[in-house]
Amino acid sequence: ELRYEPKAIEPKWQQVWADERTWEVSNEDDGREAYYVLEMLPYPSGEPHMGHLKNYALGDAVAHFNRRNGKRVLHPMGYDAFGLPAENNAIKTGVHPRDATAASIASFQRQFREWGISIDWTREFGTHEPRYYRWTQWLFLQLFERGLAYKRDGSVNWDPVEETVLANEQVIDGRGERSGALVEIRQLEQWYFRITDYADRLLDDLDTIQWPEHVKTMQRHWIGRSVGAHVVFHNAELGKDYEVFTTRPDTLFGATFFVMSPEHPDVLALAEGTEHEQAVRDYVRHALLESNEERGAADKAKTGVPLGRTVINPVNGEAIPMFVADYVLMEYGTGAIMAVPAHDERDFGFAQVHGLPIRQVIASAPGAEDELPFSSDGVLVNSDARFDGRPNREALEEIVGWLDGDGKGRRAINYRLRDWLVSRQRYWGCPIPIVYCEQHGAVAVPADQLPVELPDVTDYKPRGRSPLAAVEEWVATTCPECGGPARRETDTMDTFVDSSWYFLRYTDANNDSAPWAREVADGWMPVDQYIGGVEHAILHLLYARFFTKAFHDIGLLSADEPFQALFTQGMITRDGAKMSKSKGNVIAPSSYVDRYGADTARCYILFIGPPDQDADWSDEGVEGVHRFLARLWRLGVEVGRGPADSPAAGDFVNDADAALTRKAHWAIDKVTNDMGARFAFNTAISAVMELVNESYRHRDQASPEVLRFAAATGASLIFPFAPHTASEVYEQATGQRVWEQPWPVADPAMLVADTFELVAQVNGKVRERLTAPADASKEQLEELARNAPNVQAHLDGKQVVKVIVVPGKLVNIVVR
Ligand code: ANZ
Repeated sequence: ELRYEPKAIEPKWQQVWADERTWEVSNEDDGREAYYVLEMLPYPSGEPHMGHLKNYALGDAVAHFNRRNGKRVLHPMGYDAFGLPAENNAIKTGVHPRDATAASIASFQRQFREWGISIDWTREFGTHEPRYYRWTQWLFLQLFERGLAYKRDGSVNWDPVEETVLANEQVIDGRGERSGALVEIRQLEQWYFRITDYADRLLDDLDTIQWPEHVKTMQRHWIGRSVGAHVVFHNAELGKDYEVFTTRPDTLFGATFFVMSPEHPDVLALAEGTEHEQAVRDYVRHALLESNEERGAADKAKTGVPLGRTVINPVNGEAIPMFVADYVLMEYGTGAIMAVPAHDERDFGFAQVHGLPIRQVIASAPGAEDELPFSSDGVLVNSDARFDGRPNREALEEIVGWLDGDGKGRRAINYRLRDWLVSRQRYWGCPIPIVYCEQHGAVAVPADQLPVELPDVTDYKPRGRSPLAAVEEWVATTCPECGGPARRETDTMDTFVDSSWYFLRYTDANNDSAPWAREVADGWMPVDQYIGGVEHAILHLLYARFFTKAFHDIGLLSADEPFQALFTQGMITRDGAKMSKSKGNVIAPSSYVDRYGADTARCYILFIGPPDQDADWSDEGVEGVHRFLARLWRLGVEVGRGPADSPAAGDFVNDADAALTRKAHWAIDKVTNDMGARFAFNTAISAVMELVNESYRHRDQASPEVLRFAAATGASLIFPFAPHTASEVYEQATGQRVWEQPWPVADPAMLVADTFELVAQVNGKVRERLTAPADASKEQLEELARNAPNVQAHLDGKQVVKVIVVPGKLVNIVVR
């Protein structure tokens, strides 16, 4: 009895690919089109999980499909190896993060090989290796030289559990992304990258890349460009001008009060000496304890207190009262606003609570009674005579122009995006290559002294500063400028810096005189297809775009977008729930690979549903896919070796030959379309299943050549998903290597069906399904339907009032 034995088949082919270095690719142009497919690199902590299997099974299918379509494909792999999990583990267990990381990497390497992923291993690296982070440091210094990396004092997000600062992108709803701890605001001197210089390009160039719309939307929202104006309000007591940022200068005549953020540096000075001084002090102290999200929510009761002062509205000279209220944030705009309660929801709420005047200045039509707050466009009312009755968008432009002429305002664009804070007070990261000299300040470590290697430490625990600060013999150094005593920067870089350029390093991974040679990177970049989780929509995917643009400007690269197309995969769940250690529902790929083979696991994870959707893992489903592969394999063994060309229509000796040959061409066409234009891998796999089923159905009637063609075609089409089984079946049937064959092409003549399934209905109810000639006339179709026995039974004794014929589909006979 023949048995499908993945345990024997899979290592055999893996050995062939390793021995022959089948998936290595040269940087030399050989006339084939270059194609770069990349899956997000794994973070090596513990063992690979199902999300990894899905990610790399997806990328591998894309790689194989493109190779066999004649492209020169780059498909590399590496590890995002610095980071907190390994370091937190070190704090707990004392195991050096390098050792824990090495153990995890070894496990990933072994499993990638067991899964048969077609990787060019000559380009592999971990971002924690000095030969990699030497260039991370070098790139940091390129940015530093151009003012794109800089150090400044400012309020930063401090994670009290991880004991490090975090970038804005790593604070979710006021909490640290990893620790979940409420973030505190601290004043600290830190290193930043000037990503805000790129805000416009990061926004505009989203239109040039093929990314899922929801990812683009998230980036647009994060960058948050608002077009409006800065308008100046004067306060007499302090003799100071206060600017506000507003997107609605057309509503200026309706500004009836003025609000400052509790963090605004002038709040206490303004209230000083007024009857409100103590209330303002209390309010400010209390407000500083709340998170921005809590404060900004539109539905929140509008708390605040008067400052006892006024400012002058520049359009009408009116003195309007000042308040301090926590719905105004210090980090946005200027930290102060003009409040227009008739047209802004939050100002409206505040005015109601505090009994402030509400003056409508935009109406749907002159004299209309609109419900307030009214936020639509309309015409100006209750404004200056020269604006009343004018459409508000027109008036907006004029008001800004008028204020500009008087020095009271000007057009302004405001962004939500802030510069990227990259210092971390932690150990397991890339050292920042800067030394501090009393005379020369912050000085770059010269390129020939890179990398600044991460020293070993005995105590990993951060204490408000990096553990590196305790390594005195490492910290103490000399100034590259003057040779005098100097001290090293002891913070390390955010690990997102490492992953913001790894895709460039793959193109020229073994270059030891530069991070990459420009002409080499230009030969591959941008990545044609990037694949990964949607959780990276903002952080990694925004940072990588920024780096690519900066390197383009520095002249290191032609591309100015890193990832031309992006595919975001859905999660693998169990019983609808995300797999997590705390739920105890985690299943490891290895348990399925060991039992059923890698091909079954890979095929199943892509068969389970559209790959951009979440999908529920089912053990029965795995069994089904395993049986399909076993049937394909048996077919390959049984057909006997020989040529596997498509039979011509003239060679058909019976209906079985015709049906099976047509089915094979149908499958070629279907799989090619499903893979080429979109990621419909699930339907591609089920098309091959149909072909295998059809082969078994005709096994006894079809000619051996036709059966062999069907088996070889099935193997050829399933190769991107089940490469070992496909290689075995193809070799059994043809003696050839499937990956050396071009992707099959469907014969259009075989795709034209000469029959179709005719649905015969009586009064709209389906009574028969018939096989009808594709070229039958309407009359012939009606005839066929009328003669079908079960239709006749329902016509018996009735009067036909109408017959509807839809060629290619159905006949409906209406009776009474
Ligand atoms: C007057 C006005 C009238 C406004 C109106 C809106 C509607 P976006 O679109 O998000 O950029 N604002 C400005 N700075 C703020 C801060 N630091 N904290 C809280 N709110 C602030 O939002 C811009 C609008 O948000 C600005 O335009 C300002 O209110 C408010 F019918 O000015 B507006």
